[in-house]
Amino acid sequence: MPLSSPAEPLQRTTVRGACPHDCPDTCALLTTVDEGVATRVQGNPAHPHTGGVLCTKVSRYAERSYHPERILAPLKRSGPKGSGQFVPVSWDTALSDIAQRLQAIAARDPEAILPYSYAGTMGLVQGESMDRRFFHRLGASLLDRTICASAGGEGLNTTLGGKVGMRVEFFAESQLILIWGSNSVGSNLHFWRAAQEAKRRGARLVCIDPRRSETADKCHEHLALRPGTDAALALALVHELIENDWLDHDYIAQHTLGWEALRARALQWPPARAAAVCGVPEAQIRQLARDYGTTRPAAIRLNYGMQRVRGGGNATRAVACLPALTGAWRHRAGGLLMSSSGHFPVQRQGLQRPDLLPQGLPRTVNMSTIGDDLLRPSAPGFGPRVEALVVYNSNPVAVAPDSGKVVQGFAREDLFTVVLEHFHTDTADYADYLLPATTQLEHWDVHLSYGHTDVLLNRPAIAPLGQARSNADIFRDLAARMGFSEPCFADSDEALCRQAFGDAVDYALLESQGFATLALPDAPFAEGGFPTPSGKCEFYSERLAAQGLDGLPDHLPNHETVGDSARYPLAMISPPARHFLNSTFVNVQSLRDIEGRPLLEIHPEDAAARQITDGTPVRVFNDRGSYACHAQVSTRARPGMVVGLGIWWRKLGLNGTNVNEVTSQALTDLGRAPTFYDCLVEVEACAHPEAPETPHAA
Ligand SMILES: Nc1nc2c(c(=O)[nH]1)N[C@H]1C(S)=C(S)[C@@H](COP(=O)(O)OP(=O)(O)OC[C@H]3O[C@@H](n4cnc5c(=O)[nH]c(N)nc54)[C@H](O)[C@@H]3O)O[C@H]1N2
Ligand SMILES: Nc1nc2c(c(=O)[nH]1)N[C@H]1C(S)=C(S)[C@@H](COP(=O)(O)OP(=O)(O)OC[C@H]3O[C@@H](n4cnc5c(=O)[nH]c(N)nc54)[C@H](O)[C@@H]3O)O[C@H]1N2
Ligand code: SF4
Ligand SMILES: [Mo]
Repeated sequence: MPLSSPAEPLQRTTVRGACPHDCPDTCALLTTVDEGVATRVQGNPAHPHTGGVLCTKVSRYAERSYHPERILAPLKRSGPKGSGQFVPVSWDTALSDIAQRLQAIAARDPEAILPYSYAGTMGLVQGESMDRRFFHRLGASLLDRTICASAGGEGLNTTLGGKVGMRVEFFAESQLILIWGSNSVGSNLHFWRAAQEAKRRGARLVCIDPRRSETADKCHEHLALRPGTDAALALALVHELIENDWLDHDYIAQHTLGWEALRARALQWPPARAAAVCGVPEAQIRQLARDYGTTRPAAIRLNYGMQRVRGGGNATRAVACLPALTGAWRHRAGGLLMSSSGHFPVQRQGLQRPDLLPQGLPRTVNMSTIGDDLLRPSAPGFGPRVEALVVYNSNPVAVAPDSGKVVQGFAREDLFTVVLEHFHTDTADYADYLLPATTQLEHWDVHLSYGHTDVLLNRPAIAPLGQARSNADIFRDLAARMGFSEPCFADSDEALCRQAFGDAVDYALLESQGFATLALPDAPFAEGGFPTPSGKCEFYSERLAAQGLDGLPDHLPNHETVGDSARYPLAMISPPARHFLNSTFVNVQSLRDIEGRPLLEIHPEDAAARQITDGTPVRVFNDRGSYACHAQVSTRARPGMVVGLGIWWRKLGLNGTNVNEVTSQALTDLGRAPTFYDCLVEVEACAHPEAPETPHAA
């Protein structure tokens, strides 16, 4: 039935955009807008990587944007800290009060102000432009954005020279794909399509993951190693490549550095040794080495799931050595991809204006230790106590490790907290001011990708809902109220889109088709040319050695290792649930219905030993805290390992806790990143899941 009579034609438009989420796929969106209302969000079929297909989550983007619980007016706290009680105020009241409070603190010490943001939107404009200019000019503390990828990022920087690698489309032509530390079916859907294409063409797929993930189910083989043992496996593979001479001697001689040293290191890792460390059969390691050493072209899809442990940086380095040893890089369907973001010519100086920083850089605070850092008093070596926190594009109360501490920090009565959000998240509940932010349907942005090599432009499809304003707009207004008069504080969101890549990307093409592909060779390192200091793949790193670190990659055991001295017997990992994106979408009913309730996967043997049956409410605990959820007795978990699927909103969980109640603030070997999957726990059936949580260790 037509929705309108011919006399009043329906005002229907289709607007090109980009998925803003922290996902390697960065899909191109087409939003259908009827009479100013977004009625449908689809994948753009003209964008090859998207191929017209979105994941289930973002197909529901309209449901998320028009969610009845969207924050649509500025709110001021009216109840006790953390109560989530607010009253609406005008933008003018909110922003002038915030400007005044920040100015008063800055007059004493601007470093007492801390921005806290991550990749709630990956957009360069709403994520790292006007906000950065504002905090730089203010002289606020800098934030070390480590929560996701910096261990692996440092590993790649060390060995390959940057976040660079294979072009994802060519995985479709590979004959062997190692899917390493990635549940691609859930978290990298469009890569998975390429892998399936390869499978149809006869490729063998191997999944390397402690959990029998949805991806492992669909691969030819699953190597279920213990969490945090990937470097041992990689070194044993190198051992076998050497022993069987499955090496490309010419590639090694021309395009690598430190071969003799790596050779000596790897010879200490016969498969039997690695098998004992990894908890897998020796024969499986030998067979994997044979497959990798003798199949051309062979590709590795490495993902961040394997670097959230103490040795995550070294493990990434070890794996990143493999394709240079076999010369896999020579072929466009060979090599490795962890992140492609380093290929993009982002004009960060212009966008973020670090030149506005005061003389003598402000101190840097690590976002991964926000729990401890909010509780720290002023101290030499740390600097001033954090007095004000401005949170946007992130939900730290739910996603940061050791959340008992994080909650304590956010609950500080003397902390002035501003949160820019779409929803009343766990973090928003602790705000003094809660400001309504626009969603991707309502603002401009421009995007790179960490899984492919196209730039995407996002045009607003609809007007901002209620009084929502874009992040950039909020910081622009705050800058004006604080008297920042540099011309860069007047740039519009659209102007920022143009500045993000300057002349390095064809903006007219972005405007006309919504995306532009970077001009890159098909096989970026076929002739070497790595962006390292030496131009070679650096097995040995002079730079790390100069810092007193190991010049070669090695296996570093987890901080928390099961053994005689361990107080808790089960290794817990907490990878994402498929229908959530970190903690985003947990409040979208249709997606929450698919996930059901917070779950802990536990192997039948471990469950039986604890009188836990499928569906039993359980308490997962260690010295840091206690998390209540329901047991799912399943061989998806290895014996000795449990899987706490993430990341639920605390307030939507069983007793107001989530899995980060038990994770730790210990950091990785490289990159100062969190060690979410390096975590020992005990599990017990609990009759009263609603019982008050155990007190936290001080
Ligand atoms: N649906 C969905 N998609 C997402 C996300 C999401 O939350 N939901 N998150 C996004 C984000 S923020 C990121 S960073 C990316 C990448 O996100 P990743 O964190 O890489 O996510 P996964 O692909 O789930 O990969 C994690 C996999 O690593 C496994 N793993 C855990 N420990 C180890 C280990 O020690 N060694 C090995 N080999 N494997 C291990 C887990 O069992 C899991 O299957 O995905 C993005 N995509
Ligand atoms: N235990 C455990 N913890 C983990 C992980 C794990 O695997 N296990 N994964 C870690 C990883 S990989 C990551 S990346 C982090 C992710 O942690 P976060 O970066 O905090 O990601 P989200 O939980 O998705 O929260 C993003 C928030 O940004 C908001 N947002 C989105 N767009 C906008 C916008 O335009 N403006 C404003 N103002 N807000 C916006 C969303 O509403 C959402 O609440 O979590 C980490 N935490
Ligand atoms: S697959 Fe990733 S990029 Fe694509 S729509 Fe889903 S979350 Fe967005
Ligand atoms: Mo992430």
